[in-house]
Amino acid sequence: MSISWYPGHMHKARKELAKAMLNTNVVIDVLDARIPQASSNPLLAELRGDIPCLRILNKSDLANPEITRQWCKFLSQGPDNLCLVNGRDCFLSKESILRGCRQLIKGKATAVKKHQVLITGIPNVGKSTLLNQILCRKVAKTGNEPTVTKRQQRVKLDDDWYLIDSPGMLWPKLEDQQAAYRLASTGTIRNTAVEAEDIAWFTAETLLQDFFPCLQKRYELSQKPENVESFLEEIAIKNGCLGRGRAVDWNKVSELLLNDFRSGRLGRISLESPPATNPHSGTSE
Ligand SMILES: Nc1nc2c(ncn2[C@@H]2O[C@H](COP(=O)(O)OP(=O)(O)OP(=O)(O)O)[C@@H](O)[C@H]2O)c(=O)[nH]1
Ligand SMILES: [Mg+2]
Repeated sequence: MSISWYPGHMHKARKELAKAMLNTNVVIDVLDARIPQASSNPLLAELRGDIPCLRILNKSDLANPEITRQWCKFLSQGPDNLCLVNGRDCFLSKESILRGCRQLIKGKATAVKKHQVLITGIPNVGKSTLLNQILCRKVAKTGNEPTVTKRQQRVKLDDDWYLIDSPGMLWPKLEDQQAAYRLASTGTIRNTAVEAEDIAWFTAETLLQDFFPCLQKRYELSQKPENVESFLEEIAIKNGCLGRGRAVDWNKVSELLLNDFRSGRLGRISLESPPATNPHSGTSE
């Protein structure tokens, strides 16, 4: 199945983002720490142009800490780039984010006294949660599904800095379908736009290949299953994902695996490593 998800509201969000960029001094691009590459939206990079960019590797509590550290170093290269890490086990403060923004615009000629920061990123990556976190109050709606934020919201950070939260956005053509599957595995693409069974099959294949110890521990597997089908069958039987006549309920077992992966119950798993590191060392218990 070919994955693509660019509904009309994303096209509208794109036009609104282009407008907001005109008065923006720093862009905060929120990436998923488990898939920093697949979650980098080329359309956002195009809209951003040469506006300084602070990248935040979010949901780091779900990713391998060592790989996240390597990504952070990799993404901080260059004078107009800076990368910070955020997650449920390491909350960034408003001060640390503002410090990063000031560092990025240092030395740049600007006539304005008031500065604007724009938060961008793919759907469901945690942009609005980050906004609530740094303001220490709930100003934006959040939820564990893509495209919860429907329109931009501007808030004051301090006397000189304003921040805009924006709706999550993908891009019209997901050329790299492996990356598109990684986006779907982590929960970026709405359920109705993909088949859970298809995404679970891809996820199971990846995890069996590169992260078998995580599966073994979670599902108490005595040995490595021969293939994806026998793996899913085994965990379906163990977890009661069965239908009539005790036949495997493929949809139910697919949801089980995806929920376990997305919530971190399989361990801290990074699906991507930065260039020049070993892609098969992406797990940490
Ligand atoms: N484990 C973990 N979950 C997080 C983190 N940040 C956000 N979440 C969860 O991710 C889900 C999406 O969060 P939102 O803040 O609504 O994401 P968003 O990027 O604003 O999404 P859209 O508005 O749909 O584009 C919610 O269930 C959050 O609780 C994090 O650092 N770690
Ligand atoms: Mg949001």
